[in-house]
Amino acid sequence: MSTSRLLAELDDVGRDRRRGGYSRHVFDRGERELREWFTEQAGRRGLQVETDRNANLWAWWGEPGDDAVVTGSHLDSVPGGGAFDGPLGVVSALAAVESLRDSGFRPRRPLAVVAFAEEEGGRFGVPCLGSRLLSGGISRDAACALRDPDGTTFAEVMRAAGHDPERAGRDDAALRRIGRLVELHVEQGKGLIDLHRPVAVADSILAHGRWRFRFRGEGNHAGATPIGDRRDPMIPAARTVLAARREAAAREQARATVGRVEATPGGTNVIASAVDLWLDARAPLHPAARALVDEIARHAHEHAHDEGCTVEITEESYGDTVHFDPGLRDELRAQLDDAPVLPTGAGHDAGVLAAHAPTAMLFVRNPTGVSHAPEEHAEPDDCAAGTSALADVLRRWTA
Ligand code: HGY
Ligand code: MN
Ligand code: MN
Ligand code: MN
Repeated sequence: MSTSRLLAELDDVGRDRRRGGYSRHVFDRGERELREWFTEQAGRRGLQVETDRNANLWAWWGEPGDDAVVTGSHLDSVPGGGAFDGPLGVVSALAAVESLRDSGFRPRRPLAVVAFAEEEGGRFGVPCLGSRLLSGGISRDAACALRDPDGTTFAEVMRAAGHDPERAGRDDAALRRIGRLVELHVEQGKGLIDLHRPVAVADSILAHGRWRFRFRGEGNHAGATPIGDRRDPMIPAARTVLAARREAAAREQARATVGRVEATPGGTNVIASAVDLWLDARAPLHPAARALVDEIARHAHEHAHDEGCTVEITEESYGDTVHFDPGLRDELRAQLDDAPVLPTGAGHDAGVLAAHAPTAMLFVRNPTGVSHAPEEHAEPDDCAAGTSALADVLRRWTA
């Protein structure tokens, strides 16, 4: 089956349409549907599915074993996201296995297709939660205490989804199984459009993190309270959003985004008592990312003070700059007809696992250049080119 047709089959599975676009979160509403879909599709291709202690899905070609070749991505999405970010990597891996099987190829090394859990951090706020737990990047206790916007803890949700949260955390047996890993992903940018190529090899990932800024002031009446008598936390919050944009714009390749703001209690005729905003900040190198966030935090404290408010800043996640394995990168580039090498501003499970095994990424052209929105796209021919490139890599790595 073609990659784009298999992607179309996945389209409605586990999809929460309330926010438009693709809102799929593992452990949430569609989790069981996604798990069943993946298990069925993997079974049709002769793969045996296991769920590891951190709810990541592993589909094995042959016996599971150490030093395996691993490929895949994630099935969850951001709220209102696109159809390709994550699913294209899982579907392409299944399609690549199908084409290798149909050609009579049999791997001489264990090969696994993986779907990592909660890569977007769309529910619990920590990106790559499944691969971070697996690799020890976040402890079981820290993860189990994470709460979703409704206040439900990760531990409660794991239990409700049939997993034992007490077993979550670093999984050395699973880490030993990752000999090398390649993740295929829709490009989240315009690099391949400008290069007129369907497939690229990844070079590096920006250092990036997420911080919650909680501004506190004095809740009061919107009509009865004169402007001069207010301690309105929305004011320093708004000024901090502007400072974030200004500070990022002043720094080479830096990024600062506030896409989520929550006012408490959230009444139209009520001056908020507190305002939470979440900052997503990124930069090519770790010191620059830290300096960017420190400067934004300095402005936040200044603006809070000016309005007689306070601000409490909590780091929710952070990942240092990732450089993919240069050997694999150059090997893939040579294998794929001198494919271009591109950096990426987006984080990936392959980036988290790069600290534990040689990892690489392939990007497939996205003619819109847009991601984390319904406009995200990849043409069927480019999806086919990505799958064929991936199959070629898997064949060479397991021959
Ligand atoms: O946010 C990211 O960089 C990725 O899409 N999880
Ligand atoms: Mn994403
Ligand atoms: Mn992704
Ligand atoms: Mn400044």
